[in-house]
Amino acid sequence: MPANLTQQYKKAEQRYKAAGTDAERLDALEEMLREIPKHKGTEHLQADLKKRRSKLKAAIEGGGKKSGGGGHVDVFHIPKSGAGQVALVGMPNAGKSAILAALTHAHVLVADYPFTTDKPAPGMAQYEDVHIQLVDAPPITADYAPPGLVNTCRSADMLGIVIDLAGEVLEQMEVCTAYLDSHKLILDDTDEASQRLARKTFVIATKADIAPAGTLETLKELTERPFEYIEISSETGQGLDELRRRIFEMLDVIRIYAKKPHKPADMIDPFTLKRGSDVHDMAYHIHRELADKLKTARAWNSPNIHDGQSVPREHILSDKEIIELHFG
Ligand SMILES: Nc1nc2c(ncn2[C@@H]2O[C@H](COP(=O)(O)OP(=O)(O)OP(=O)(O)O)[C@@H](O)[C@H]2O)c(=O)[nH]1
Ligand SMILES: [Mg+2]
Repeated sequence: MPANLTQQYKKAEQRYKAAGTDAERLDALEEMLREIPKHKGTEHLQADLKKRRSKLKAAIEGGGKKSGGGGHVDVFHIPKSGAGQVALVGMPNAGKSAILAALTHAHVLVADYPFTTDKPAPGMAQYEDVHIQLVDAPPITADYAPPGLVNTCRSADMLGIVIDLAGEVLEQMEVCTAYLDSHKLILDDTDEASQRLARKTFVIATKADIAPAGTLETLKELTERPFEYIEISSETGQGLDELRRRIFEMLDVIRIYAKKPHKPADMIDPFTLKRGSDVHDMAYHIHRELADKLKTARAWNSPNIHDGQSVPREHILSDKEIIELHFG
């Protein structure tokens, strides 16, 4: 039975996906539960939403408790949201929180003393119509890293090494790569059978506005790893558009706009799927049980295909395609 989800439900779901905090997520979930059509076809979805609601409630209540040993809530675990998650790694004062403040609406503290940030905090950055989650993190030094940080890094899709170009760049690079290597956190695409799990690591070279000329070139020359470097200033905004764009490209996801028969496509809130996904993966992403019932699909805005042509389940999707799913 089709779920027949309403526009209000979809709006709430959109809010849920774009949420940066558990409280926002819970609020959106409550609305989804209120708006979801109550019939047999949505029973599983309702149960799933309720399960997510109780988890979120537990996380929020647990997180609000004072003592550090507050039980089962791991503040270093940041639930994923949006098209991908990028965790920032760097030494004290490198400018990690300033990047969150410049690219997202997250309320993070930026200050000119070290160890300002004591636990990871997420925020949503936007590239065109795609939401990407950035995670601010406490700093690491040659002698110390918060034990939980390795979990934050391990679950992220990408890691951004933040280097303050106005500071000791080589020392920062050495400390960051030593930390990441010691926990086997640097992966390239060939490290794992599944590319979905491979984490790309790149460098965000920040404070370009006050960096001595030539610093980035020296850093590149003396660093053997083939990292990509993106030079920015959170202060002036230099390089921030490029940073957003490259993060989106490196995440290697595609956007798909879903369309219902005889209705215009939803061009506001695309699904994001790993590049290489096919129509069946899309159906699975929307709802696991729908995937088995998928019969055919039609595609628009596809390379080499007439608009509205029917495509098989195995049709490999490309960025910005519009897809109409037909279920049996
Ligand atoms: N001029 C300039 N200053 C910056 C830039 N980014 C950050 N800063 C300053 O650098 C200092 C540290 O910035 P934060 O973003 O708090 O650094 P952090 O890496 O989060 O520091 P910790 O939380 O201690 O790890 C602040 O005084 C910022 O205003 C930049 O692009 N240009
Ligand atoms: Mg900080």
